[in-house]
Amino acid sequence: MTDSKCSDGAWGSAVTDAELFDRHFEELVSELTEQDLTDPVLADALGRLREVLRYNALGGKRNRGLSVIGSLRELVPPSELSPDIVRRALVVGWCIELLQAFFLVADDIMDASVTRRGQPCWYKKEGIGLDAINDAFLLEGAIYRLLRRHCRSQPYYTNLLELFTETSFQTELGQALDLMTAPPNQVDLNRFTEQRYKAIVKYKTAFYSFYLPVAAAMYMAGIASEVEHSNAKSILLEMGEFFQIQDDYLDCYGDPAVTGKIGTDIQDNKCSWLVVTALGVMTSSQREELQCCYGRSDQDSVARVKALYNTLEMPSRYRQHEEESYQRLLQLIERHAQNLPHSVFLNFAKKIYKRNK
Ligand code: GPP
Ligand code: MG
Ligand code: MG
Ligand code: MG
Repeated sequence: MTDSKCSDGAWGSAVTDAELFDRHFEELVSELTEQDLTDPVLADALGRLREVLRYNALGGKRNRGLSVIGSLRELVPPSELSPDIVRRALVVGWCIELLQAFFLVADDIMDASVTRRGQPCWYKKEGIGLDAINDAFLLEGAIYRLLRRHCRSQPYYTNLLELFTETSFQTELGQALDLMTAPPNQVDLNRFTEQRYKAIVKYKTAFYSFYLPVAAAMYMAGIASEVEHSNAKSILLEMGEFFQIQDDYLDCYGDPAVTGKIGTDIQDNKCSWLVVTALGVMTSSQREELQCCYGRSDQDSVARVKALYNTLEMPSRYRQHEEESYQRLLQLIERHAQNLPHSVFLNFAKKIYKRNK
């Protein structure tokens, strides 16, 4: 069941879910911009939406979007997966990619980022600027148009809607914590506690990146029980925490040619895993040095923070954390997966551990 080759193409060759997923995108763009609202006075706005969708929803790893159909295949026997059900799982997967695009367009403005997925951040493009805020709202709005068009008559529709709105709110609260803990030009290292870190990443990343896709597949498979969802959540939130730790690590140590983005966490005074972990092992004179150079945008200050991270051997501490986290996750899966196939979680884990982008 883990084989992602799944249906026969026109010439009898197997088509992967990733191919099906990618092929479906233009169909959704055309639905949203040509078939949904047809008032001719909206033509320019719908043209803008088309451009926003193509620029911001494509070019990512699409792990979140693909895991809806991936998880559904683990939860439902192949004989029960009709083409209609598969199509709806692809649409819901794209809705998660649109939610991600909505967050990223807005996050890049808030974080003053420069590149995303190997191209300029949308708000950085000539002539876009803060109009990107409205484009982010358009991306969010598109989610609910698609869910309505494709899932309105399904028994899980209300659960799915509540899942998307609840998850969005959780992410926005997480983003609020992230921003409040990183006020520009006010470096206070005492703010960067492990407890605050865990709260930020659980809310800003783990719910939408890990629980949302699997929970959506569970609802689509008719699994709505509180207990099953809470078991899945325990595992997926742990994975999400580790995923954001990787993101923080790659912000400093990743290769922008691979990650597609240039790190800004040091300049932005962020409560990153690197700064929280480094604070736990540094001397008081190193702490003074950090106080002088963290949260500043000049090259020299950034280089001093990175030098301090290297002195404290952050790459090897990270690798150790990665190993421990993976082992803990396997235990959690044993303990909490109960009625759910372990492959739902293991497939996800395989995609994220040891990643470099
Ligand atoms: C990742 O933080 C979290 C998000 C992208 C959620 C944003 C939420 C909003 C409500 C806008 P990050 O800033 O570390 O991500 P990246 O490194 O990709 O910029
Ligand atoms: Mg960011
Ligand atoms: Mg951010
Ligand atoms: Mg980041």
